[in-house]
Amino acid sequence: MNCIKIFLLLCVSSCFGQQIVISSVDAGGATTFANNVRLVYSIGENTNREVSNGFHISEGFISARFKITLNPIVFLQGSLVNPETPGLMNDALRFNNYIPTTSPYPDNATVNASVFSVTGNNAIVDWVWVELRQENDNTNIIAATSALLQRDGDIVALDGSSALQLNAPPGNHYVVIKHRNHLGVMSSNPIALSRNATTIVNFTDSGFSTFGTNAQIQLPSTATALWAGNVNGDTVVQYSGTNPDLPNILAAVLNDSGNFLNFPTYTINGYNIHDVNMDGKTQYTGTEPDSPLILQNVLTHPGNFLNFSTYQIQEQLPEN
Ligand SMILES: [Ca+2]
Ligand SMILES: [Ca+2]
Ligand SMILES: [Ca+2]
Repeated sequence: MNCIKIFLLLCVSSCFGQQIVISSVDAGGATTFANNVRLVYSIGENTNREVSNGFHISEGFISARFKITLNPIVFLQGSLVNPETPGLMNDALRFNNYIPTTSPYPDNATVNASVFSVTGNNAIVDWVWVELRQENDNTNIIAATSALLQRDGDIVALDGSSALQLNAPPGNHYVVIKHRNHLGVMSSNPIALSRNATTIVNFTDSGFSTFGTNAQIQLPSTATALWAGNVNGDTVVQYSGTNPDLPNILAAVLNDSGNFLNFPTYTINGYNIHDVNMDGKTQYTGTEPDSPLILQNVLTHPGNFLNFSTYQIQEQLPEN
């Protein structure tokens, strides 16, 4: 008899396709926050072993997401050359519609072009890269993201105005800021970060302690800024010597497809890593050249006691 029953069952299954026995399927799915932990569970899971203890927890697809909120503040030295408004970075790249809507950094984050229509103090200067590093191992990156830099130094989320959030557990983390043609910088100490409070991490304050020695340039205004001039993708700003940045600017200018007559005074317009002073123009020599700022930085660096033009300004990050 059992064999007949199984045979009939197979017939029914094959005739009518797959059958699903429905027993207590939760059609919901929700998210909840408690103690800075975000719990997410999906819809459609079987709920017959759910428990509830502050969180709603089921045996379905659950992910716990941690977030922290922070407001880093940083200046780029290049954007402060000949400022249109004292104390604010220039936003020539934004003004000329040169900033790409896709980030130049590894996550290839994208923004709506409308974020570049904001003017004034909160106008966008450029993309930056923000990392959080582990409290007991400052070479270990636990979270990183592209973010946007405003003229007043605020680093904000991809909508151009909201506080920056990173996927990391609340706690003490080192904060690192990097920029495509400036030297990166890190807090000298882990900083307490949480989800609900927006922690200000002000790298422009000369009293703020950074990792290493002379990690930033001290400006006449007493504010501090990231060193400009690292156009060749390494971790050093150098005018002349073993791995200088200057020849890359010359090569970019000479090799530009629009420079038919190979003038060293040719200007490349647009978003370009060789544009040291961030004015939207890349020029080696001529009326608005980018190379003098590199020489100036090298010669005036506090560590260059003998004023060598071959001095190397090393990025002060612990992986060096
Ligand atoms: Ca702002
Ligand atoms: Ca370099
Ligand atoms: Ca320039």
